[in-house]
Amino acid sequence: MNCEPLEDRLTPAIDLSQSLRAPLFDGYSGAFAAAAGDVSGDGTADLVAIAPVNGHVKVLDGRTGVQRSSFFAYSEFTGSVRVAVADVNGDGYADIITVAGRDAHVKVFNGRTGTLDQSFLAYPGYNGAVVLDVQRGIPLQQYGPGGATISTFAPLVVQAVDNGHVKVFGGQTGAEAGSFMPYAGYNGPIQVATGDLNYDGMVDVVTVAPTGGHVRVFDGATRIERASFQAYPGYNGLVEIAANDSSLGGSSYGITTRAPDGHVKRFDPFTWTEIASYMDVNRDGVPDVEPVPGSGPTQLITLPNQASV
Ligand SMILES: [Ca+2]
Ligand SMILES: [Ca+2]
Ligand SMILES: [Ca+2]
Ligand SMILES: [Ca+2]
Repeated sequence: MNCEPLEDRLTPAIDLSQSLRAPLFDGYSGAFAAAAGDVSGDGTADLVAIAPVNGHVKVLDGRTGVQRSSFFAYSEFTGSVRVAVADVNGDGYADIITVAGRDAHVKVFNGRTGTLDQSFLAYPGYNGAVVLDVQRGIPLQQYGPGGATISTFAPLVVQAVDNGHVKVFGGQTGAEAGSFMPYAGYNGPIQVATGDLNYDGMVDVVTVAPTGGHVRVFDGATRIERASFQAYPGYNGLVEIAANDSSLGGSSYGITTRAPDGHVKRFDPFTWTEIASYMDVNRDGVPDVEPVPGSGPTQLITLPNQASV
């Protein structure tokens, strides 16, 4: 397992590379997963590292580099574990969310108290790889019995890699808030993204399958499909996807897809029309510039649809 990238939303105040230079975990010197979040509640992101072989979690204070806590998320477990950091109960302290790759066992550790707040199997009976994503900042609302509204602060989005089964759980309650099998009959990797696309305060779920870049959008409030379209008709290959909170606006508004050849497209989150299409082969977020014959080397031209590689 490679070291997962740190969240860019928050950055520890100090350079933790010295702390990480020595083996962080006794008897283990391989790559580990890490995520950043303000577990101590002092306004500075802290580092949460997890040894992928045994679920050993360590939290390093982002301000001092001192170890804040050390515990095993899954006792007597050896196998792949993923970690995410987000304040799922809204108390101002980032919480630690783990999922075991063997049995999709999700745990939520309270960042402030260290207690185990949630523990559940995302897919009872499933024994395959799992991907975990935690949506920060945007509350998930669901309507319980009698119309009561249940709010959680950071929905947990879990994906069973082997069959593309996506589930959404309330981070605060552990309650299942959504279950999707976006591509029935297809058993392979898909990409999942979340964001409040229609600006109603509820996280929506977006998936994309390799078959033509088949995008499906599920409304977070109703779980009803809002859209289904092919981003790259005729093309088959893994497509990356991002869904941005529409209230943020800007150049990343809506759904963004990227084919392996660098063909980026952006779709309006209300009409689903294509609002951008360009090549970004070097992945710098800037459309690539091609010289136009006879008109100088710097003029940006609209590149043709080059979804096929
Ligand atoms: Ca902190
Ligand atoms: Ca918290
Ligand atoms: Ca929404
Ligand atoms: Ca570029």
